[in-house]
Amino acid sequence: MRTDFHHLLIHQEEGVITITMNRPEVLNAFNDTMLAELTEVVEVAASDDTIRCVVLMGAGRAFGAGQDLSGFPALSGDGETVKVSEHLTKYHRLIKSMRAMPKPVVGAIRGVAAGISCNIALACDLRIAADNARFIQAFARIGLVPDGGGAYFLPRLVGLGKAMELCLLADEISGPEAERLGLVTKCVPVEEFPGTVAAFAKRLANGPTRSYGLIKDLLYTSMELDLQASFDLEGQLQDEAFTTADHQEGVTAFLQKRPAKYIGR
Ligand code: LHQ
Repeated sequence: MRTDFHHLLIHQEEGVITITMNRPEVLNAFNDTMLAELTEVVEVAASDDTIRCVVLMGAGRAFGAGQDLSGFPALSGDGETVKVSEHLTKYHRLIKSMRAMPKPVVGAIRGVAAGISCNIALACDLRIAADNARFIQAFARIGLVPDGGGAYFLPRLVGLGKAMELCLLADEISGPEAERLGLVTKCVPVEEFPGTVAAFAKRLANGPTRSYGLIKDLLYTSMELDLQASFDLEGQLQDEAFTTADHQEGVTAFLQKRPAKYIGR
């Protein structure tokens, strides 16, 4: 994994890769370079067996402020014709790679997560928030529709009624409110945030990684399946899980009344 990125900081330790979006002067708003770099790291991490958990966060006081509006020609009025849908396919690639990643992806949200940055946080498998987090479906504030999968993820996480409210009103949701809504796993005081995120990621990195990857596949795919098709998939994936060393270890550890030591295979 290379680490010489323009707008990302990369830290790898004990099975956890922490990716920090690093444009703090614009609250980590996305430009093309940061988006391409993030996609590259996510795709490399997917096939690197030494990485067993991915953490995505922002440098400075924010998670991210969405698309960099100053650098987007369609909005800066310079006359250049830009097909926004074509630009969005670059985000779609990133988000599909996050979902397909065969290991947990944790969004660590401190400060604002607005626009497409908010929806990239929602695309993570799990989220930890600091109590100063501000989730904003900012699109309607500037006359747009939610992109980056917001219309897909948000109703699935909080229900259609709340999702509609968040998108139409585009009001801020605080960290504690996000926890109440089930939008994040946990919200903690900002002073405790780094330690909580590190402990959470370490726990996941020490888990049965193959099983986690299969669980992601089963749950995400089952959202689109009927019951029989989900039964069929669970059988297929359980056949796979059943042959893993971590399943053997889990059962052996249970019978020996000791904590399991998973190797991720
Ligand atoms: C920014 C940004 C930003 C540039 C703060 N860009 N500089 C859209 C269009 C096309 C294609 C693809 O998809 C999308 C998807 C989207 O993401 S649309 C939504 C884009 N994001 C927004 O509309 C949010 C814009 N930002 C804000 O509303 C506020 O900055 C928030 C509520 C995020 C934070 O407010 P504050 O905490 O009061 O911070 P601030 O406004 O003072 O921002 C700090 C600096 O960051 C400031 O620069 P300055 O030079 O004055 O210090 C902002 O201009 C800059 N910044 N967001 N998206």
